Amino acid sequence: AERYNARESEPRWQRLWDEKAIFASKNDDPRPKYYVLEMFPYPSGRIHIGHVRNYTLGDVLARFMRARGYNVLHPMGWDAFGLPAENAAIERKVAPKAWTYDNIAAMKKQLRSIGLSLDWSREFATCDPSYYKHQQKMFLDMLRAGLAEREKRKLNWDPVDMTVLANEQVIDGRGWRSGAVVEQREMSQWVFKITKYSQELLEALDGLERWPDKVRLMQRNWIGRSEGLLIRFALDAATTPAGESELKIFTTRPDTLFGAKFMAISADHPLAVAAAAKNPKLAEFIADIKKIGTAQSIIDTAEKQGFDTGIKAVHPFDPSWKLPVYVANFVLMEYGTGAIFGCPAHDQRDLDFVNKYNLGNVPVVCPEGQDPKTFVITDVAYDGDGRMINSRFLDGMTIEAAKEEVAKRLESEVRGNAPVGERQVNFRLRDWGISRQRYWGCPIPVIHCPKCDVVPVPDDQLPVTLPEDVSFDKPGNALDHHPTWKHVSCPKCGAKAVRETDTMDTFVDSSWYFARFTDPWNETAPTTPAVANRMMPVDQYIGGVEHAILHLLYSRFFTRAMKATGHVDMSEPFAGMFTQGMVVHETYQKADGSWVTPAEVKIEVGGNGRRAVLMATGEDVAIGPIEKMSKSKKNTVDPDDIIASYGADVARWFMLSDSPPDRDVIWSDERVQGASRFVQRLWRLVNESAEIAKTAPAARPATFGAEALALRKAAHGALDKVSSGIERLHFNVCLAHIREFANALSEVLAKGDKPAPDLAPEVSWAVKEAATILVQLFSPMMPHLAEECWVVLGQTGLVSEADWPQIERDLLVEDSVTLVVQVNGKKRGDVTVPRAAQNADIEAAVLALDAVKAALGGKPVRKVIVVPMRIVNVVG
Ligand code: ANZ
Ligand code: ZN
Repeated sequence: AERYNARESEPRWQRLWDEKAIFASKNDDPRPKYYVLEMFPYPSGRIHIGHVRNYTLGDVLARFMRARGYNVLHPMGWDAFGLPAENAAIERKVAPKAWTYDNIAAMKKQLRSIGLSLDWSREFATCDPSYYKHQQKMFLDMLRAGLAEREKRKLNWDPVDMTVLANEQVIDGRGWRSGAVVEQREMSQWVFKITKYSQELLEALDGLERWPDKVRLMQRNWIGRSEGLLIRFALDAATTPAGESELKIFTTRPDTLFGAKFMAISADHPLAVAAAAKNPKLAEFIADIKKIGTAQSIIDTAEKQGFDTGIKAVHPFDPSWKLPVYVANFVLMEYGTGAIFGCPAHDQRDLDFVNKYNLGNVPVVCPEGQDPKTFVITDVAYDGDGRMINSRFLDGMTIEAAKEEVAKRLESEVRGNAPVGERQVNFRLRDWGISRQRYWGCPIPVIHCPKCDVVPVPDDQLPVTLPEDVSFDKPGNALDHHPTWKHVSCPKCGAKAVRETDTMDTFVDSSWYFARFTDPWNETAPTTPAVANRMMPVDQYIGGVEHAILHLLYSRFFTRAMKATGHVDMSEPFAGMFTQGMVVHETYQKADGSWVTPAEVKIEVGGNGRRAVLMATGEDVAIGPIEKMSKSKKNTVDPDDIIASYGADVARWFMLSDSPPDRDVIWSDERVQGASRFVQRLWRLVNESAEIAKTAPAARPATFGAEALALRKAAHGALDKVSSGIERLHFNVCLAHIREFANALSEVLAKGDKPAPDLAPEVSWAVKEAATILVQLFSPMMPHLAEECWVVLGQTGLVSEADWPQIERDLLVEDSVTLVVQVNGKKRGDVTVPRAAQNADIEAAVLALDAVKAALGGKPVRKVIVVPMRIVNVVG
């Protein structure tokens, strides 16, 4: 046969699949459903190789489940709102909408060239008004259900870009883009009440058995449940500003109370504000530390700083024990009560702090096996287990017992009508702020009326669409600058009013798209509940680990909110979750430090290893470390180039073969060429098999000889292993089995005389069966090649529509067994015999073993005991 020509074949099959719409799933399909979803892409303009991997993984599963008789839902859409469209508008003067839809068109073409079994009939972009209309409706539903609220929050405000910045966008107190000093502004914004579900979102993680443990752990940590104690410390009146008399703190370590050395409060704490009013130095300090921003990462790494307010707090167990109250930069107002007591011996931050301000430390927990008298803490806090020391009535207790004792005592102690201590569960999770001062997002459908305050846009006036005649000449929110868009009359009283000009965080858009895919045609509601309830949850969701926290948590919350407002009736959107690894590549750097792309270099392999040469000039370039593909280091490969030179099947096969899907895969041209050679090999193998198949009897032979049986066993063995491997997404293992099986088939063919095969009829029949199974086995991975091979084998219809082959289980039974061989009860080796072997044959085989002869040392055999299928013991 001629060489397989992917360039000619692939588009042809893609067109045919399309014309026949074979991947469109129908909502009234009576078969069991299977919903495969890969995280939908942001339409940046081009797909990158990571997308190819992501979608190939999902595609293998989707094609496999389809062949297994499921009604597979495998849709695709576009996560289309977001800042890059506005940046393009500013930099290139193209409208965000045009930019976005152009990108979608380009990327869709690229996605098609990969040969994915997608149901394009369900495609939408989140920037389509027909999508965000329903999102606005759900916002209003959530508002009515108390799940959306307006809240005043301190936010990072960039005065040059005129926008709120996320904590991560504040670098050294300056805006990441503008470089302007960021201000803390109290602003009203919309929040989703995700914290109403903190406990539930945490507990339900236990039931998500088909999620990676690491993702569940990340979610647990993000939700951050901690059990602790609220303690009201009395303040020493003589040192305290008028109007203040106590300081409430939250601690998870009440057991360490006798190791307390200081109190610390947040710069935003009311007590700090009151103290600063009378102390200009303190006010200056507070202004200073606020500049570094409030991101956790900044706070964790910034040097601990404090300012002694002069205020003293009274220890709850000893009225004569006074603790200094500091304003400190590592205490956050948003967590607990914004105040702590510091126990330096057992908390690293506290220890760093006291070491800086010379406040000393007293250890109160002593590790098992340590002498309390000699146990001292200098630079490293001890946060492990142990027994209480230096702690009066707590001495000798375990940490747990001491926590309980402190809680009990303080709960029952009353000061001014309230208990001094109160047990509390705290969550790190905050409500989800969704307001963004951005044009290219889903408008928040409310109107601000001077008389009626916040008025929801009536349902029948949805969607609130984005105006298209916007200008980006001024910094800030183009919606806000638009001359007419925001000016409306109040739906309630008719007075002059203004629209909300904030748009929703784009994470909202991606928090329910999976539900919309179940019925994207519904014009009147976000979902058709009967359909959504049947098609959801997503059986297998696949995406990058970078979305393991926020996107998945928001989606889990939003699904609950949709349940509460009647749009679906399940709580968990994703029954199975898989996080794929990245595609990584070597980096190449010229002597002047500039990076060059892999396409520009040639790798030479010689005696001294690998060398990279810049093709244009012949100069040497340094081979750098293997890293995530990135534009800055130029170590990217373009999927278009790969598909143009090797075909999509090769790219798919390579992505699947080289490492387990959850690990990084190193892109390597050499290995891609290997995959390309394998494609040609399969093509030849199937063509040769087809020649033999022509001579095969039509009816299944009654008996098979050893050779045919061996081939049939290899075929059904591979079928079994690949089937269960795909179910578990162990694709690289599946590919290894396919290769092995292809080898077995080649060996049989090599025995026939070419060109006229002279194989026995039952062998020809087995070859035909084997080749058919082989093609089906690789069809989920290399669907184009498989379709072409299907034709060659004379099969009718498309392999993409064929049922998965039936496994003949009796061919899987091993026909030999391995028994342990003992001499006088001691293991000396093993022996493999036919499963049907008689005891006499087994005895003979065992006594012939060199190891047995040696162990007997010439002594006569007294008895041989055979434990069927397990052990043979020779007694000498
Ligand atoms: C005393 C103590 C002693 C603490 C000790 C820890 C170790 P998680 O587990 O994250 O809930 N803390 C409380 N509120 C804080 C705030 N607003 N900003 C910064 N830190 C705060 O952490 C709870 C612990 O973090 C609390 O327990 C408190 O310090 C600190 F050996 O209290 B601990
Ligand atoms: Zn009004």
